[in-house]
Amino acid sequence: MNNSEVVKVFQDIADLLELRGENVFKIRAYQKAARAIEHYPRELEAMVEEGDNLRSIPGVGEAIAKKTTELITTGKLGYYESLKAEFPRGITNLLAIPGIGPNTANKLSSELGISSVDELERAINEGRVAKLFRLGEKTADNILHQIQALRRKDQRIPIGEALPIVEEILTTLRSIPGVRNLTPAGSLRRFRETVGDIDLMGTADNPKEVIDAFVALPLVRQVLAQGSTKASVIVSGGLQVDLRMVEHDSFGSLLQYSTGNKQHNISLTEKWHKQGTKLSEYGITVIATGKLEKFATEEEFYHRLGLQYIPPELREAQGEIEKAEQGAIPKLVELSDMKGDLHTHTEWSDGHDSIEELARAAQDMGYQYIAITEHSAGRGIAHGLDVDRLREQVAEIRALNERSAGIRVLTGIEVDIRADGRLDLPHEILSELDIVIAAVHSAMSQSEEKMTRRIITAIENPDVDVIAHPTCRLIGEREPVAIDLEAVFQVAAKYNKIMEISAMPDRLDLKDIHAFRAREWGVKLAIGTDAHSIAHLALMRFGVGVARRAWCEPQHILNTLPLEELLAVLDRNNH
Ligand code: DGT
Ligand code: CA
Ligand code: CA
Repeated sequence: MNNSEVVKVFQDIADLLELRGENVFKIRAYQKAARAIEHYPRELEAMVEEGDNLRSIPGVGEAIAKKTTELITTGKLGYYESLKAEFPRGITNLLAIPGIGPNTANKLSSELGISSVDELERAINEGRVAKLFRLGEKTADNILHQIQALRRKDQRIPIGEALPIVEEILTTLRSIPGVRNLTPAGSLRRFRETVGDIDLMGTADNPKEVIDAFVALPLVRQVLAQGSTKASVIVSGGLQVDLRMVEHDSFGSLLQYSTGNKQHNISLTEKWHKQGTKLSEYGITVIATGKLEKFATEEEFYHRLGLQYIPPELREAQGEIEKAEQGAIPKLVELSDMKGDLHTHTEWSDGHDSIEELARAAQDMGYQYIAITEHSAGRGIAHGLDVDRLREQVAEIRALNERSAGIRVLTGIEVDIRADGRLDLPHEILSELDIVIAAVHSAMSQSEEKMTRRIITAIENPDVDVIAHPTCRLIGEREPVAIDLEAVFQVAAKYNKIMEISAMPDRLDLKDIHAFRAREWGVKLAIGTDAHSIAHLALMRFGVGVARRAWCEPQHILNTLPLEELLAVLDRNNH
């Protein structure tokens, strides 16, 4: 049973308890546990097998730990089964739609026999739902809108697609005179790998002007709602974008309220409620006096609560509030810490530009080094390099380094890991290179056991420095391979080998929670763009986003090292 199946059960339990009219704290405990598990970096099944205490997960208490263990070991939860039996079949599907509360759900279920979202949609279109309610058409229409919004949200958009669209919107709107703040909030600001919708927050001398310009943007396909301080639109590509404008002096409060994931916000609210304050999008209200304190910046907001500032990428309810209380928030790696790119392709294999063009572009970015890592020829990839061509390339790179200063071009390869874990190229040539990246590109349907063994064999190979995109996933296109990453990280830590975070937005592999675990194992990480052209070098920021979500500091990332120190690390690996 995987984590998302466990999450579903606890969400259902919370809904059913609500339906039963149970105590709100009891309901919240299940909601909180569901969200904590949703974002937890380890598979609970593995934790149970290894006898680890589930209570180490923030938000999971004694009772829920016990239920989780029952669920995972037996595949069933007695409590859940008996709770479900009290209610009509499929009622939790209806409760998942925003705006449908217990009464409505009961009515839809008992009077129309509806047990799924699809059935509900059909009933609305056939006019059966309108007849059921006093408000008729309007209620039915609202529900239909919520269903559509939910479906849109289910089709999450990769951050690599969303961010450029958002930046285009921001550039246009920021040029309006009187605009003082305009910032993305929500999952985009937290740098999640996919986003459900975009939340923009701003302040301006004349907010209405900004709203009007927003809904009139050329990429807007549909205006869902428009008022004087907020609007919602659908842009080309189907992405929903919400914009909200507030007064300058409460911008920090609003931005804070709209950034953290829901559980981060709820945890803060609950904690400070106990201390006699109420948190809202408008600021902090002292309950005893009713006085509202506003915050122009998020820093002031967190400091008022006695907390260190928490970077958006950490606001995922993974223990960041406790760390902020202790003043122990890490100083996360930043784009400006990156000293070079360790994974690139040129026209020598399937890339677009020449070595020198790529090197100059990297130098212009302020990098100290760039590694050229073409594909190997063995697996028949178009223009992969065999031993002879690789030797030829190494000679060219050495000549380039001799005649031009300013940036060091490192010789390298992205060598294919064959199905049995052996590499595509022999030791003689690999040992001559500055950096050897090994990666899987074929036979991806192997069993977990085989794939794990395959990657570990590559890690144990003394010629290998880095393992790239170990799960081979392509976001929205190809599922990750079956692999035991815990076992992989353990071996990588033992041999001081490096695991790559691919910055390519459709890969982001290692992903956030895996990079988080690798770091906890003490595995050093590298961020590589896998650039196939000069333009791709700029994708580094997506990899840095993943590293930040993994709580990485510069010291955890190999290519924050200056050239000499980097070479020392790579040398140690190779000899
Ligand atoms: P998404 O859009 O699914 O990728 O994820 P988010 O995190 O952007 O979520 P969204 O768009 O539903 O909400 C935007 C922000 O609003 C989110 O960062 C946190 C906040 N938020 C959402 N629901 C609640 C809530 O029930 N209570 C509180 N305090 N904040 C919430
Ligand atoms: Ca959002
Ligand atoms: Ca939203």
